[in-house]
Amino acid sequence: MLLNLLLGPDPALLGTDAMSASPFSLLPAASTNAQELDNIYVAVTLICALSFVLLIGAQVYFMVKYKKPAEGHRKTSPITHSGKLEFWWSFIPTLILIALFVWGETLYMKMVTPPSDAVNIRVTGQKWFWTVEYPDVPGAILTDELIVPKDVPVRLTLTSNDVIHSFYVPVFRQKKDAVPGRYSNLWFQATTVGTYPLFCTEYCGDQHSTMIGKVHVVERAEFDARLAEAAKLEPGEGESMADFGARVFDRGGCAACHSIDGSAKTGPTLKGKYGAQEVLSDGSTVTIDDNYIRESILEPNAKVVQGFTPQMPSFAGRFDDRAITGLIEYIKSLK
Ligand code: HEC
Ligand SMILES: [Cu+2]
Repeated sequence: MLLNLLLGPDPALLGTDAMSASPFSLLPAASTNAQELDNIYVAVTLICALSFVLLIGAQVYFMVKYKKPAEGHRKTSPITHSGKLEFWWSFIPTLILIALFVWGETLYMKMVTPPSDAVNIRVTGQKWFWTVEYPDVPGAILTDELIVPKDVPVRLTLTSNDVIHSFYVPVFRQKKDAVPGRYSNLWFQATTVGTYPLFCTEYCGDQHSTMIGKVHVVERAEFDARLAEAAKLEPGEGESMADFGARVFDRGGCAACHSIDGSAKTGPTLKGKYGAQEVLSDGSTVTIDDNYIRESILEPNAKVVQGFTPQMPSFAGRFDDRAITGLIEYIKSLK
């Protein structure tokens, strides 16, 4: 039980590889900088451990050696201080601290200076999901999924649509705030193929803890293939419109706010909605038909459902007519 707590969230819940095999080992390091950062961390820990043993060891040794005798008392030593000793016990730690500073500062500068040939990716935080866009591949937009190539530097530009979120990938040892109205940068070069958790680490509302995504580190060729696949949002050969719509639903991150099982999340459930009557915030009612769904997707705030706040982002420009038709067919199929 305690062990599980130390190991962090159950990877089965995150849908990723286990973060660590043992509570006593560091998390896997999957980027070049992560490995270097761990080296500093281990070095500082060892220096602290050594200093602790030397200091406390000497203290205990002298406590026992010069224990006050049961009877009578010893004379205090006439020695006042040793300039030589004091110099060295100040000078050596100073050198160690300067060395640690230079080591840390060098790595820090490296970590905040993206190489000019890095792949650009835009990441936007929003209650309560991450939107990932690849500006070099038009149309490639993902939700809660960051696909990055292995052994290639990647530069993220982070921002937020609402409140402050914080982008955190433990295996890259990288954390950066996503602030509304501002851009912040972060870069890394992944070294190990795998699927890793991505967290929001800034409390951003009551469903903050569900703001979990995945980072897929893949080979360069697979990276290109998956982005090309993400960019073309078209019905496949022999795929029904409803199945295509289910894929669009997944890609658009609709599930972050809409359940298909009848339970309300940030938005109303979409189960059994098609053809039903909806009560709007102004008390009027509307029938949920193709036009209403289309409007809900392109202009979500035109009609707001009673009991909900207008938090849905517009998908105008992101989904073409075919994708919207797919969504309508999919919602129609949710009986
Ligand atoms: C950030 C959360 C969020 C996301 C993401 C989101 N929605 Fe919504 N959606 C809402 C909220 C909140 C409402 C209710 C308020 C309103 O009508 O604007 C809503 C309303 C709707 C409605 C009207 C439902 C009804 O019962 O009348 C439809 C249809 C809809 N969304 C479809 C979608 C689709 C399709 C997607 C993905 C492409 C999506 N939404 C993504 C939050 C979201
Ligand atoms: Cu958040």
